[in-house]
Amino acid sequence: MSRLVAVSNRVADPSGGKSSGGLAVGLLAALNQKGGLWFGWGGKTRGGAPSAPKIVKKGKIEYATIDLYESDYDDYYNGYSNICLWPLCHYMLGFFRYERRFKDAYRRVNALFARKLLPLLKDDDVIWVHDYHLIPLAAELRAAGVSQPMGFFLHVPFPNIDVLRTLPGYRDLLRSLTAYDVVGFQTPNDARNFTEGLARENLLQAKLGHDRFRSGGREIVVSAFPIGVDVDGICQAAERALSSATVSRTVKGLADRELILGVDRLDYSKGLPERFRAFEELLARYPDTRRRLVYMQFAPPTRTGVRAYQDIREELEQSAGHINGRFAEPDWVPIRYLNRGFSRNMLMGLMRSAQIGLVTPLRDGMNLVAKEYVAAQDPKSPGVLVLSRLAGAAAELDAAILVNPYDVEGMAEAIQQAANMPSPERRERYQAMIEVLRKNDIDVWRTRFVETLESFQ
Ligand code: ADQ
Repeated sequence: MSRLVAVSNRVADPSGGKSSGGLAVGLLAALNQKGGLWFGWGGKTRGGAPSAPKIVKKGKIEYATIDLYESDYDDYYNGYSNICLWPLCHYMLGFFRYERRFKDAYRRVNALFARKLLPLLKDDDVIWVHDYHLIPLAAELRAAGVSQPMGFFLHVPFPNIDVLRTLPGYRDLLRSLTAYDVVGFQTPNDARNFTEGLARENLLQAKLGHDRFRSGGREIVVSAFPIGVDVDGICQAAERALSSATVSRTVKGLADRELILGVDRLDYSKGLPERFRAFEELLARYPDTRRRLVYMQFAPPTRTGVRAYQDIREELEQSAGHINGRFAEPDWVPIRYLNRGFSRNMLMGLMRSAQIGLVTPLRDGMNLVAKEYVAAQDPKSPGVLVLSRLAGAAAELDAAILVNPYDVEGMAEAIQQAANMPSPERRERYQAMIEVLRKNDIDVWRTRFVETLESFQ
């Protein structure tokens, strides 16, 4: 049996600390099942040359982490990854900024990853690289003679070629993806954007089958592998968490008011200012919702080294203060805004307690919170998911109330509809969604990807 080697910018904390990133949550669940090596940056930088990887084994997973050069970190991580690629992939060009030194650092870090990973590889490994930080890694490893199967999975959307062309050097980036044997995306739409991009740049020689192509003289698979969640694990954790002290105190504190829940990393792509405005619009337009609903939003800060993330934090604090100032009563505060990470179990318990799950990103590769919210529900009395059409999850969860996250009034109407939905309709929508989640859970995601990769062995 082959060994799975997963590579990502960061690895999850082996000591089991809180993790509020979708990649870490998904990959940890996948590796917990199959086991393997997880290689990535350990979160430390140093002035001098980075040393050999630090290896820690926990359960079935071996974690190998490296340090980065202090001088590269900012340009590679904050710069190229989060000021160039992130906004580009999310079609949010207002946040895009390019500098040549960003690209140089990105290349250097990818070369360093390849150099440090190389001595750890075995002949029967299959290598699964994750996300936009590491696109050129396969090309670096191939140049060093690695012939093992290599796959790439993009957790974020893949933009249309006309948007990708905004990035200087986009063609090299596109071509470097063809050094992988398997290139996986969240949705068929992303996969199509990629193959159309290759075709329009004359980088596609032939279509060999429905997801097989010839590019760069090699045969590659390009397909959608929508990431899923551990449905039963979440449902059980959510039910258990209801009796925990924090969740039961929180529910009691609601005093029979209905809970609307939002759980997101603090990121401008998640549509939080628009969501806050929609809630304000709801309270203004439908006075009967006042006192009846409480909106709780979790948003732990991320990427605090990037200016746009500092700005959005300030904007949300002001907005929450403004809405509470406008509508609060001595015994009712409409928005509870919490700016830090919490344990997954507690979040799952709150998801189960929430009558409405509000997931309205302006653009999202998938969005695991939407899937977690559905998985956490009580089948007898499930809550309602209000979901952005621009999240990858909407391709599967079309039984949610789908909204355009830029349409603040439309979102207010959707929340009103959710708050008044009769229970047979809630159950019907839940049934349709939970079936999709079960059919394509986290195990299916990992198995399908790894088996496709193993077919190249
Ligand atoms: P993210 O952009 O991080 O992921 P998402 O898919 O929603 O977005 O995952 C966030 C994860 O962090 C969820 O599991 C959530 O429960 C957890 N989380 C959020 N806030 C938290 C908090 N306050 N405390 C603790 N945990 C918290 C990227 C892509 C997504 C894609 C995933 C997986 O941007 O589109 O779905 O990868 O592929």
